[in-house]
Amino acid sequence: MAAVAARTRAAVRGIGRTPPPPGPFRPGFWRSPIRGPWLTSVFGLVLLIGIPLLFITGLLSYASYNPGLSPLNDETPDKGVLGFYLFSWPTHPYWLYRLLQGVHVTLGVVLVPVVLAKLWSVIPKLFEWPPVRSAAHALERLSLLMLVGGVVFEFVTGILNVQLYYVFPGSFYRLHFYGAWVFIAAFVVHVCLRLGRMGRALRSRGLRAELRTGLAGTVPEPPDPDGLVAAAPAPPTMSRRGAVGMVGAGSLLLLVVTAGQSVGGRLRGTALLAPHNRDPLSGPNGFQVNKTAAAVGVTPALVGPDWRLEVHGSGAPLVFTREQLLSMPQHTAALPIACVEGWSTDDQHWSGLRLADLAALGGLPDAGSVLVESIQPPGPFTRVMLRGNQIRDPRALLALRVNGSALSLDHGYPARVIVPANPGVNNTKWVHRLTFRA
Ligand SMILES: Nc1nc2c(c(=O)[nH]1)N[C@H]1C(S)=C(S)[C@@H](COP(=O)(O)O)O[C@H]1N2
Ligand SMILES: [Mo]
Repeated sequence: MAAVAARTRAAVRGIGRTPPPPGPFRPGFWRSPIRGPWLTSVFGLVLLIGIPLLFITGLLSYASYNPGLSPLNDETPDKGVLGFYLFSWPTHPYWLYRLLQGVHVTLGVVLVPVVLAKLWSVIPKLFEWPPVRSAAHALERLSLLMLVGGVVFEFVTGILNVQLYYVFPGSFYRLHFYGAWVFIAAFVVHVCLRLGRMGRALRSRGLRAELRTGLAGTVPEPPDPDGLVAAAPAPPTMSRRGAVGMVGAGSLLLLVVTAGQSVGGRLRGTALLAPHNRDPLSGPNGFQVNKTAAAVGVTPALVGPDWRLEVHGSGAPLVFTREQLLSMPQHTAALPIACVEGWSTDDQHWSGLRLADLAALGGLPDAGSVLVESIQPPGPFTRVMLRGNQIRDPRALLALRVNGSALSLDHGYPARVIVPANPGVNNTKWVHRLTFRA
């Protein structure tokens, strides 16, 4: 053991004595005169607020699936203690999930320029020479690798998913969820190590003064122990004000071309970068569709006159035709569809049967859960478990109609579930069986 350690130390010393190879490892290679602790800290401060917000909205978003209720709802079944915070997802306020997921996705997109700028500002650190000086230094570099790898991984997987590139090996949710925990661990370590330095760097130059300084007044910061400031700076081609402004403008532009998909209404058309940026049809069913019936193999024959709704509860199963369901007392609720991918619709006016009434018909008025099954051929999103509080909310419906007309085939005809504050994916379409459990 001791011999190995001694040999490693000797090898490290050996590398330390060799001059850096040509290229980015040489001190004179990085020449931007505005790179330095102040600029890094400005971007760092934005991320210090933004990243925890992304993390918290992400964790809440996962909780909204009610993964603790049933393995059916659970996209990360091996999470173990990482699910410590899970709780029963509420149905109030009804727009909770719409807001939460809109913030998560929009904020993620808007922070991209800040993340890139932050990485640019510390890039000389990636090329330190010697690469490893000591065990502590190796540990620090490993944590930075987790930090940079983590941030890139989370942003890339998230953006691929909201852009509907489903190229993941396995489930996106698993990758994004576990990635988030690895990243946040490295983030917390990094913040603990650098917070003091960040505060000092921010105090070293006034923001107001910096925003008044143009190109002519732009001089490098004094040399810093981290080696961010260039050893041989080039003449400035951009002021710090310009750099901060460029990143801010980039974020603002991304906000403008993304947010419309979550805000909806007339703003939807401004979401140039979002896949759900125009309303597909006009008329009562003219709002966003996630998967069309054709795309998932729901044929008109499956939902034709032979379609029946089965309600299972305490006694023998009940079976209803759509006409029978329509002849029962109908209730209405104005609720949005809000997808995990960040897009959502304005409130739509659904009408149909209360889940609570169906539970009572099945002999279980106090049902603790209901298994909702679609007639869609087996695949993702065909089954979900909902909780007692979701059944009992008077706005939770098995909807038969929307905005005054029958549901269209793409929106789940003959019947679909719609529950306040429920993630879109749990509002199952083409329902044919409800199984209430005590
Ligand atoms: N049976 C079934 N239900 C489903 C889906 C599906 O693929 N199959 N997609 C879900 C998802 S991910 C969303 S966002 C909503 C979208 O509903 P909409 O297409 O009516 O807007 O339906 C949900 N219900
Ligand atoms: Mo969705």
